[in-house]
Amino acid sequence: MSIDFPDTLLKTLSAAHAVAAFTGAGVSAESGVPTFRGNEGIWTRFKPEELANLAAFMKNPELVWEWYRARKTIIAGVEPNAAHKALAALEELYGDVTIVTQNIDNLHRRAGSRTVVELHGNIERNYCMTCGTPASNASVLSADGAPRCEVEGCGGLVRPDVVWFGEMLPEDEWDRAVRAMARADVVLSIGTSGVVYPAASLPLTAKQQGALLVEINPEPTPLTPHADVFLRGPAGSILPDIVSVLRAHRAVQNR
Ligand code: BV8
Ligand code: ZN
Repeated sequence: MSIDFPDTLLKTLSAAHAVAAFTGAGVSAESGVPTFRGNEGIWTRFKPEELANLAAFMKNPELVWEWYRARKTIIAGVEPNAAHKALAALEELYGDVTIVTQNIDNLHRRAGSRTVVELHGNIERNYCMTCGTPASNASVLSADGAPRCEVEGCGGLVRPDVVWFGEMLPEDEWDRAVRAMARADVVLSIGTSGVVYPAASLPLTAKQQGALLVEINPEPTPLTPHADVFLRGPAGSILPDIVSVLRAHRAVQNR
């Protein structure tokens, strides 16, 4: 499917030096990872307040761990899709590409993206809440109930290394994201419903700092009215199209 891109998009992309992508669960949908708020979304069966927050975890670590073990298993069984790969391919076309993601599935890195900022952590990492020692995925997947720290004499509760509601985002990741957005000539907001803050404030801030704001989503979102370009459709088709048009454009320029 090749869509006709508005001239502003092509012109700005061809002249751009720095590109930033802001991604949400939708970029992994075509890999088979359920989104949060879609009709097959993981929140349909659970509510964020029930699971993805510290109080819920302390009240019922077994239930929360059941949910994360199920998600870890889904994620371990999927591959990066054409959208992740197209974003990784941008690095051959631009010297400054940053992927700022809300996702915890590690699929951007597995697709080959080298500069990935994980605002909400990474489901493949876990750590002890008492002594901070990392715990392997194998150990938490094989534990029944809530996994405990294996450090001699500790036995503290282990948690997934993700940011829960009510928790601060990792400072250094946040700073890297803010800097990438400030530098970007073009920001691609891809597959996010734009409802979770402070992450959701990033694309708009980038636009206010002069970036061209492009949204890629099959549905309009609260960000759509502010986007300079809204490419309506699945990221797995639109992003490879963008990359092939840019490659063709670059080939003509280099003749
Ligand atoms: C904090 C990790 C402060 C865990 C996640 C009231 C107003 C405003 C804010 C708040 C409020 N009450 C509370 C808050 C703050 C809260 C928040 O924003 N709540 C929202 C829900 C109202 N935020 C926080 O708590 C944050 N921390 O604010 O701390 C603070 C201050 C002082 C002191 C202490 C603390 C922390 C938020 C982080 C929560 N953790 N994830 C885990 O994953 O288990 S959030 C979770 O939602 C994921 O990270 C996910 O990425 C994120 C956002 O969802 P999306 O990625 O957008 O996914 P969604 O399903 O919603 O949408 C998918 C989209 O894809 C759709 O648009 C769909 O159309 C599209 N799509 C589908 N298929 C495709 C596609 N697009 C392209 N191609 C396709 N094929
Ligand atoms: Zn410990």
